[in-house]
Amino acid sequence: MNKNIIIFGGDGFCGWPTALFLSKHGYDVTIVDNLSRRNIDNELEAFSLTPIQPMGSRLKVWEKKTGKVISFHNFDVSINYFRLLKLMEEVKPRAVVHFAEQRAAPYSMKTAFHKRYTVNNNINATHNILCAIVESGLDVHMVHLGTMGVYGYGTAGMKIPEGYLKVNVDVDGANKDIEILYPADPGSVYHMTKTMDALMFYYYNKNDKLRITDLHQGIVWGTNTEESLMDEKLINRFDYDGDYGTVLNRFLMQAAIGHPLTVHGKGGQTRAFIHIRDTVKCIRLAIENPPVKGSRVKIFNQATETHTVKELAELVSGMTGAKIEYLPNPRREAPENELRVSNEEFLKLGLSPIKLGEGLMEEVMDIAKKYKDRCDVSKIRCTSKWCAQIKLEI
Ligand code: NAD
Ligand code: USQ
Repeated sequence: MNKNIIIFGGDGFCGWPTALFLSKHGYDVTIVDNLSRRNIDNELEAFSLTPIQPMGSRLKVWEKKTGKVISFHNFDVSINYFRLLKLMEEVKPRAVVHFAEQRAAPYSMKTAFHKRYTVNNNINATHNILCAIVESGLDVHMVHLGTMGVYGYGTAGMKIPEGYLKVNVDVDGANKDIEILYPADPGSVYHMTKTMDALMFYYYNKNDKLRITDLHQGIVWGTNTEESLMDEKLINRFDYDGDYGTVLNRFLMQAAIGHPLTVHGKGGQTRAFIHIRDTVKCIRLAIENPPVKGSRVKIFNQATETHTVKELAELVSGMTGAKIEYLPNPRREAPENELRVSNEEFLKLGLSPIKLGEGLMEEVMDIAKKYKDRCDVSKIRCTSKWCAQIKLEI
């Protein structure tokens, strides 16, 4: 069985632990990353709370600990098409996992530069990978990290289905049942690129019969996995700043360093969540359960529970005594929403979800306490606004 996997974006928060997990489980992993995320750290002057090591040191330590070799190629997937094609032809992967996109909604809304960068980077990266699979003539399964945010977090009351919606339409007076892609409703330029990715998958699957799995992932929390805990030099990144930090990790980190919890608006926004240790398991399950040739794009909701922002703030405050601060919302988003998500597909494949309150919230706070001297408190508040009219001053 071909065990070769290319991980695009394998230096990032989800990509690095996935590379280690797949390597540990017998896959031959090749990472492609242009280190753009590390350059954005330099641009924002906000660095991972955890001391992530350069790629060369990470890989040496992994080899020393496990005897397993992960290879690394530093290039831009959105630009270097021929390098990408050549690598695809050399590695002949069974699957590629595509994480290589600009993933922060606030960063994508900062300025016209950031909007354009996010669109150019994300759309071209995805399209180049699709083109390279077609041009190589290989039967490569593409696993892509999409987002729950493609759906806009609301429904007519039912659970958000896994990609497709059954609708009943009137055809010349007669009722007909059809299935369509669940309607897209992005809430940021970043989320918009993910809805555009989904259309590209639809097209390349229809036209070129590519085998594609799109994983609509919720907000990932946690930081380390069993593998990244094997040595401090394997540590995963931890984003806490106003652009890249995501809500639950931010609240846990804020509580750990004695900063008030930064709730946007009244905190009525409901979102879906998944722990990083479940992320890596889901990706392995997706690789090992590919769509059959000729079938439509497989779409999974990769999320294990839903919570409102206020619920999370109250939970963390209840555990730690942290003060909650209700701030003007920098985003244009519904002040409250109901969100129910179907995640039957991963449960059927055997995922046993990690839930909040299984000791892992304390683990995140312990990490935050350990590295709190690396935190620049001035970077905590989110200052990227969705439009000029929004006023952030209280
Ligand atoms: P990240 O920014 O930490 O990692 C992305 C990696 O891709 C970085 O190492 C970056 O350098 C690399 N990259 C970006 N553009 C590239 C390009 N053009 N060529 C080569 N490398 C490139 O992000 P993450 O949190 O690991 O997210 C990974 C994927 O998962 C993203 O597509 C994101 O949309 C999706 N996702 C993340 C979350 C989350 O909470 N972190 C939730 C849902 C979905
Ligand atoms: N929020 C706060 N306070 C904070 C930070 C965020 O109230 O300090 C609120 C936001 O206003 C928003 C919610 O929490 O309502 C979620 O924000 P987030 O930054 O945690 O997550 P989001 O911007 O949605 O993006 C993250 C990842 C992205 C992924 C997405 C999955 O950065 O890559 O696609 O989660 S989902 O939310 O399901 O679309």
